Amino acid sequence: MIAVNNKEKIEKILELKKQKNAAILAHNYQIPEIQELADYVADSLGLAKKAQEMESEIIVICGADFMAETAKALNLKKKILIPSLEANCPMARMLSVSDIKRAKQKNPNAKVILYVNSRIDARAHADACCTSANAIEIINAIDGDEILFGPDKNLGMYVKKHTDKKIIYLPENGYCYAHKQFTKEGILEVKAEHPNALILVHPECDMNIQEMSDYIGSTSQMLKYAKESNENEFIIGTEVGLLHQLEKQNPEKKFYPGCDDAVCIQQKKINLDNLLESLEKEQYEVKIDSEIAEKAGNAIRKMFELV
Ligand code: CIZ
Repeated sequence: MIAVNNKEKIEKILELKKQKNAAILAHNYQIPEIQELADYVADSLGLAKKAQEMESEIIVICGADFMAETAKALNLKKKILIPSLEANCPMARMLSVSDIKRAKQKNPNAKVILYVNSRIDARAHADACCTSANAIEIINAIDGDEILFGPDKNLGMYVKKHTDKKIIYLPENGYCYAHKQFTKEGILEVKAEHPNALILVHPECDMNIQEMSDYIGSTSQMLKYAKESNENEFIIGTEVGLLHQLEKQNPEKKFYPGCDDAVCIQQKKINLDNLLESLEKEQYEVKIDSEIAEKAGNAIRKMFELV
């Protein structure tokens, strides 16, 4: 049931969206109200592709700041908005341009592959970007046997199991704090309550969590897996926001969070109020220095070329 004041906000948002020829793209970790209102809900790869295809003059990205920056780097002529400046990614801030330059000096032949969840100025120094949905393919496809990879070490270690290439982690121990919440004991407790449930986890989870799972994948891959599976119950090892799409797309199946605390606080900063304000005031517009936008855009486009 939609609360009355929410109903009014939603109506205003939809009206403004139409008036301004705007589109709303939301990440799988957004709160349900935002996911329900969006024109498109996906992982960061899906959002990046969609932003390129859309004709809308304004695109509001309800997701983390790096996703809005990706949309801007790929769509320099469009107005890209993010409703909250607090929707940033702490993991992205674990890797700086100087870290990359230092690592390149030590490993001059290595290719730099950065998870899109990194700062836009860092991505301007990458040979290619990747997401959790395509990291294995990108690393195997890029020309070069030594890879500087960052900032998520768990994703890097997951890829390492599927490649013969040498992976050097950048920084040494980058991580997503929401995915760090999962513990083996916690998941086993949920499993004890639901013994038939399959365990699906994200590659940003620690290796001991990956090792106890039935399936490892990005959010888009988990959605596909759950839909196609003959099983009916799943324990979910990623940010809790994904539960909304899983339940919506599979009303007959049951999904249990592997940990209730796996919450990306920053993504949850986006709500109906600041989305409405964002459309009203056309704030906060994503601006990127043109040289950085061009170089980071090349690394993102390279990802599309490679897979
Ligand atoms: O790439 C993304 O969108 C993130 C942050 C997670 C995922 O697996 O979709």
